[in-house]
Amino acid sequence: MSKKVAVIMGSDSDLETMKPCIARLRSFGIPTEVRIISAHRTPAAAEEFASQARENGFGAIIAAAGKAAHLAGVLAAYTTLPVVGVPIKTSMMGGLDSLLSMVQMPKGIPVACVAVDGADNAAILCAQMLALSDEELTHKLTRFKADMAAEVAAKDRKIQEEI
Ligand code: RP5
Repeated sequence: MSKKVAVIMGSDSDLETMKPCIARLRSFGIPTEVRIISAHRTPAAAEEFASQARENGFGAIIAAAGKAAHLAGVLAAYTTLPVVGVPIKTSMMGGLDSLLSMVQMPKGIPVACVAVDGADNAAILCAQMLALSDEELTHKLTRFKADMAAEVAAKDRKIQEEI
């Protein structure tokens, strides 16, 4: 059985963006727990979750947040598990605020940060991390990449016929 991945969101307003992440993790058969925990509104819960995550069977944490997006960094402060941040697009600055808040971590507390709204990639990156010690998951990822390549090749053939 693969280790679990936690998908933590700063707010329920992040859920729509994060649905592809949750779906992708589950498509790989990775047990996924979804929580709303805010670095600013429920900091004690963030500490509690992150500090117990490893003993609770998690192998990686995905943290999605927008604006002053400190969630991934705060979780990373309390765990030695890898933390992958998803900066959420915002109305004021298009997510650049979230991206910089998340990616500019001080030395010693790294956060792996995907693109603004890069929910799917966060799931794939965590799957790749878990696959380091999970052969079955490695096969699923190999098949996933092959399927993706086949899709692009099919699009290439189609465009040759059309243009
Ligand atoms: C962040 O502030 C959340 O992650 C969300 O992206 C943003 C807005 O939150 P709400 O005001 O919609 O709860 O903490």
